[in-house]
Amino acid sequence: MPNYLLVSFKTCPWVQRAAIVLREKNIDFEFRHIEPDNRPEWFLAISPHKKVPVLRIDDSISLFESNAIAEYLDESIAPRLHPADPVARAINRAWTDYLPTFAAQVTGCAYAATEADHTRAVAAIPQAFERLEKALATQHAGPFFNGAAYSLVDAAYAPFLQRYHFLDRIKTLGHLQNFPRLSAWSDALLARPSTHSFPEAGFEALYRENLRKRGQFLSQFVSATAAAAE
Ligand SMILES: N[C@@H](CCC(=O)N[C@@H](CS)C(=O)NCC(=O)O)C(=O)O
Repeated sequence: MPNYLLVSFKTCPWVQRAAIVLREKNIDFEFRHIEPDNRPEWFLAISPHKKVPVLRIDDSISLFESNAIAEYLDESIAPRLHPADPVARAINRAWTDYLPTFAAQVTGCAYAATEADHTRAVAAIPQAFERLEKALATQHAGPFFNGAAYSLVDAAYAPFLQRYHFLDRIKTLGHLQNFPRLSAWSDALLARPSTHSFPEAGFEALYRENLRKRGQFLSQFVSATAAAAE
Protein backbone atom coordinates (compact mmCIF):
# COMPACT_ATOMS: atom_id res chain seq x y z
CA MET A 1 0.00 0.00 0.00
CA PRO A 2 1.44 3.43 -0.88
CA ASN A 3 2.12 6.02 1.77
CA TYR A 4 -0.62 8.69 1.90
CA LEU A 5 -0.31 12.17 3.35
CA LEU A 6 -3.40 14.39 3.42
CA VAL A 7 -2.55 18.08 3.68
CA SER A 8 -5.30 19.95 5.46
CA PHE A 9 -6.70 23.05 7.13
CA LYS A 10 -8.32 21.61 10.25
CA THR A 11 -11.97 22.42 9.48
CA CYS A 12 -11.90 22.36 5.67
CA PRO A 13 -14.95 20.45 4.36
CA TRP A 14 -13.19 19.57 1.10
CA VAL A 15 -10.35 17.95 3.05
CA GLN A 16 -12.97 16.17 5.15
CA ARG A 17 -14.49 14.73 1.96
CA ALA A 18 -11.12 13.20 1.00
CA ALA A 19 -10.57 11.95 4.56
CA ILE A 20 -13.98 10.27 4.53
CA VAL A 21 -13.10 8.34 1.37
CA LEU A 22 -9.78 7.26 2.91
CA ARG A 23 -11.58 6.09 6.07
CA GLU A 24 -14.33 4.28 4.14
CA LYS A 25 -11.60 2.33 2.38
CA ASN A 26 -9.66 1.65 5.59
CA ILE A 27 -6.59 3.32 4.16
CA ASP A 28 -3.94 4.41 6.66
CA PHE A 29 -2.97 8.02 6.09
CA GLU A 30 -1.17 10.83 7.82
CA PHE A 31 -3.12 14.04 8.37
CA ARG A 32 -0.89 17.12 8.15
CA HIS A 33 -2.63 20.30 9.25
CA ILE A 34 -1.23 23.60 8.05
CA GLU A 35 -2.37 27.13 8.88
CA PRO A 36 -4.36 29.00 6.19
CA ASP A 37 -2.51 32.22 7.04
CA ASN A 38 0.92 30.63 7.00
CA ARG A 39 1.07 28.14 4.13
CA PRO A 40 4.56 26.64 4.01
CA GLU A 41 6.76 26.75 0.92
CA TRP A 42 6.73 22.95 0.52
CA PHE A 43 2.91 23.13 0.34
CA LEU A 44 2.84 26.01 -2.15
CA ALA A 45 5.17 23.97 -4.36
CA ILE A 46 2.76 21.01 -4.56
CA SER A 47 -0.64 22.78 -4.60
CA PRO A 48 -1.31 24.52 -7.93
CA HIS A 49 -4.22 26.60 -6.55
CA LYS A 50 -2.58 26.96 -3.10
CA LYS A 51 -5.62 25.15 -1.68
CA VAL A 52 -6.19 22.09 0.46
CA PRO A 53 -6.74 19.19 0.19
CA VAL A 54 -3.59 17.84 -1.38
CA LEU A 55 -3.07 14.08 -1.28
CA ARG A 56 0.64 13.33 -1.41
CA ILE A 57 1.39 9.76 -2.45
CA ASP A 58 4.74 8.14 -1.59
CA ASP A 59 6.22 11.61 -1.24
CA SER A 60 6.34 11.87 -5.03
CA ILE A 61 2.86 12.46 -6.49
CA SER A 62 0.55 15.30 -5.40
CA LEU A 63 -3.15 15.11 -6.21
CA PHE A 64 -5.38 18.12 -5.70
CA GLU A 65 -9.13 18.88 -5.89
CA SER A 66 -11.26 16.77 -3.57
CA ASN A 67 -13.35 15.24 -6.37
CA ALA A 68 -10.27 14.13 -8.32
CA ILE A 69 -8.79 12.68 -5.12
CA ALA A 70 -12.01 10.81 -4.30
CA GLU A 71 -12.27 9.40 -7.84
CA TYR A 72 -8.59 8.37 -7.82
CA LEU A 73 -8.94 6.54 -4.50
CA ASP A 74 -12.10 4.85 -5.74
CA GLU A 75 -10.42 3.65 -8.92
CA SER A 76 -7.34 2.35 -7.16
CA ILE A 77 -8.50 0.86 -3.84
CA ALA A 78 -11.41 -1.46 -2.95
CA PRO A 79 -14.21 -1.38 -1.94
CA ARG A 80 -15.61 0.47 -4.97
CA LEU A 81 -17.89 3.25 -3.76
CA HIS A 82 -19.17 4.28 -7.19
CA PRO A 83 -22.01 2.09 -8.50
CA ALA A 84 -21.00 -0.57 -11.04
CA ASP A 85 -23.83 0.37 -13.42
CA PRO A 86 -22.70 3.15 -15.83
CA VAL A 87 -26.06 4.98 -15.74
CA ALA A 88 -26.16 4.94 -11.93
CA ARG A 89 -22.53 6.09 -11.93
CA ALA A 90 -23.30 9.00 -14.29
CA ILE A 91 -26.19 10.06 -12.03
CA ASN A 92 -23.90 9.89 -9.00
CA ARG A 93 -21.29 12.02 -10.80
CA ALA A 94 -23.96 14.55 -11.77
CA TRP A 95 -24.76 14.96 -8.08
CA THR A 96 -21.13 15.28 -7.03
CA ASP A 97 -20.84 17.95 -9.77
CA TYR A 98 -23.66 19.84 -8.03
CA LEU A 99 -21.78 19.86 -4.72
CA PRO A 100 -20.03 23.27 -5.06
CA THR A 101 -23.40 24.96 -5.72
CA PHE A 102 -24.99 23.09 -2.82
CA ALA A 103 -22.08 24.02 -0.54
CA ALA A 104 -22.26 27.71 -1.47
CA GLN A 105 -26.03 27.86 -0.91
CA VAL A 106 -26.18 25.80 2.26
CA THR A 107 -23.18 27.25 4.10
CA GLY A 108 -23.04 30.69 2.44
CA CYS A 109 -24.58 32.35 5.49
CA ALA A 110 -21.34 31.65 7.40
CA TYR A 111 -19.61 34.23 5.18
CA ALA A 112 -22.35 36.91 5.17
CA ALA A 113 -21.04 40.30 6.30
CA THR A 114 -24.31 41.94 7.28
CA GLU A 115 -27.69 40.88 8.65
CA ALA A 116 -29.28 41.56 5.23
CA ASP A 117 -26.65 39.39 3.50
CA HIS A 118 -27.25 36.70 6.10
CA THR A 119 -31.03 36.80 5.57
CA ARG A 120 -30.50 36.51 1.80
CA ALA A 121 -28.06 33.62 2.21
CA VAL A 122 -30.41 31.72 4.55
CA ALA A 123 -33.28 32.22 2.07
CA ALA A 124 -31.19 30.46 -0.61
CA ILE A 125 -30.90 27.22 1.38
CA PRO A 126 -34.31 25.68 0.52
CA GLN A 127 -33.61 25.74 -3.23
CA ALA A 128 -30.53 23.52 -2.78
CA PHE A 129 -32.36 21.32 -0.26
CA GLU A 130 -35.33 20.92 -2.64
CA ARG A 131 -33.03 19.65 -5.42
CA LEU A 132 -31.51 17.00 -3.16
CA GLU A 133 -34.92 16.06 -1.76
CA LYS A 134 -36.13 15.33 -5.31
CA ALA A 135 -32.95 13.41 -6.15
CA LEU A 136 -33.39 11.28 -3.03
CA ALA A 137 -37.04 10.60 -4.00
CA THR A 138 -35.83 9.35 -7.39
CA GLN A 139 -33.22 7.18 -5.71
CA HIS A 140 -36.05 5.66 -3.59
CA ALA A 141 -34.47 3.75 -0.68
CA GLY A 142 -32.21 4.99 2.11
CA PRO A 143 -30.33 5.23 4.27
CA PHE A 144 -27.62 6.38 1.85
CA PHE A 145 -27.87 8.14 -1.50
CA ASN A 146 -27.96 4.90 -3.48
CA GLY A 147 -29.77 2.85 -0.82
CA ALA A 148 -27.88 0.41 1.37
CA ALA A 149 -24.48 0.94 -0.27
CA TYR A 150 -22.39 3.92 0.83
CA SER A 151 -21.11 5.98 -2.13
CA LEU A 152 -18.91 8.90 -3.16
CA VAL A 153 -22.08 11.06 -3.16
CA ASP A 154 -22.46 10.34 0.57
CA ALA A 155 -18.80 11.21 1.19
CA ALA A 156 -19.20 14.47 -0.76
CA TYR A 157 -22.32 15.80 0.97
CA ALA A 158 -21.60 14.66 4.55
CA PRO A 159 -19.26 17.58 5.48
CA PHE A 160 -21.72 20.20 4.21
CA LEU A 161 -24.78 18.66 5.87
CA GLN A 162 -22.73 18.51 9.07
CA ARG A 163 -21.93 22.23 8.72
CA TYR A 164 -25.63 23.01 8.19
CA HIS A 165 -26.23 21.51 11.66
CA PHE A 166 -23.32 23.50 13.12
CA LEU A 167 -24.76 26.72 11.66
CA ASP A 168 -28.30 25.84 12.75
CA ARG A 169 -27.01 25.53 16.31
CA ILE A 170 -25.36 28.97 16.14
CA LYS A 171 -28.46 30.77 14.84
CA THR A 172 -31.53 28.77 13.95
CA LEU A 173 -31.94 28.11 10.23
CA GLY A 174 -34.88 25.75 10.56
CA HIS A 175 -34.99 24.44 6.99
CA LEU A 176 -33.93 20.80 7.13
CA GLN A 177 -37.06 19.55 8.89
CA ASN A 178 -39.09 20.57 5.80
CA PHE A 179 -37.22 18.00 3.70
CA PRO A 180 -37.87 14.54 5.20
CA ARG A 181 -35.69 12.50 2.85
CA LEU A 182 -32.78 14.91 3.11
CA SER A 183 -33.20 15.03 6.87
CA ALA A 184 -33.09 11.21 7.12
CA TRP A 185 -30.06 11.11 4.81
CA SER A 186 -28.33 13.73 6.93
CA ASP A 187 -29.02 11.67 10.08
CA ALA A 188 -27.51 8.58 8.43
CA LEU A 189 -24.41 10.50 7.36
CA LEU A 190 -23.90 12.07 10.78
CA ALA A 191 -24.21 8.64 12.40
CA ARG A 192 -21.49 7.26 10.11
CA PRO A 193 -18.11 7.21 11.93
CA SER A 194 -16.18 8.18 8.77
CA THR A 195 -17.93 11.59 8.70
CA HIS A 196 -16.26 12.73 11.88
CA SER A 197 -13.02 14.55 11.36
CA PHE A 198 -10.05 15.62 13.36
CA PRO A 199 -10.23 16.33 16.27
CA GLU A 200 -13.42 14.27 16.61
CA ALA A 201 -14.49 15.53 20.04
CA GLY A 202 -13.72 19.21 19.56
CA PHE A 203 -14.49 19.57 15.86
CA GLU A 204 -17.68 21.63 16.23
CA ALA A 205 -16.00 23.89 18.81
CA LEU A 206 -13.12 24.42 16.39
CA TYR A 207 -15.55 25.24 13.56
CA ARG A 208 -17.38 27.74 15.79
CA GLU A 209 -14.14 29.35 16.88
CA ASN A 210 -12.97 29.78 13.27
CA LEU A 211 -16.32 31.32 12.43
CA ARG A 212 -16.09 33.66 15.40
CA LYS A 213 -12.62 34.81 14.33
CA ARG A 214 -13.84 35.46 10.78
CA GLY A 215 -15.66 38.50 12.13
CA GLN A 216 -18.75 38.21 9.92
CA PHE A 217 -22.40 38.72 10.90
CA LEU A 218 -22.75 35.26 12.52
CA SER A 219 -19.58 35.68 14.59
CA GLN A 220 -21.42 37.68 17.28
CA PHE A 221 -23.58 34.61 18.04
CA VAL A 222 -20.57 32.45 18.92
CA SER A 223 -19.26 32.89 22.43
CA ALA A 224 -15.49 32.88 22.87
CA THR A 225 -14.51 29.22 23.09
CA ALA A 226 -10.80 29.48 22.36
CA ALA A 227 -9.87 26.90 24.98
CA ALA A 228 -12.20 24.27 23.48
CA ALA A 229 -10.72 24.87 20.05
CA GLU A 230 -7.13 24.08 21.03
N1 LIG B 1 -12.58 22.79 -5.31
C1 LIG B 1 -11.66 22.55 -4.22
C2 LIG B 1 -11.99 23.48 -3.09
C3 LIG B 1 -10.92 23.43 -1.98
C4 LIG B 1 -10.99 24.68 -1.11
O1 LIG B 1 -11.69 25.66 -1.41
N2 LIG B 1 -10.20 24.65 -0.02
C5 LIG B 1 -10.11 25.82 0.82
C6 LIG B 1 -10.10 25.47 2.29
S1 LIG B 1 -11.64 24.77 2.83
C7 LIG B 1 -8.78 26.50 0.56
O2 LIG B 1 -7.77 25.85 0.47
N3 LIG B 1 -8.81 27.82 0.47
C8 LIG B 1 -7.62 28.58 0.36
C9 LIG B 1 -7.70 29.61 -0.69
O3 LIG B 1 -8.75 29.74 -1.35
O4 LIG B 1 -6.68 30.31 -0.88
C10 LIG B 1 -11.71 21.07 -3.80
O5 LIG B 1 -12.76 20.46 -4.01
O6 LIG B 1 -10.70 20.55 -3.31
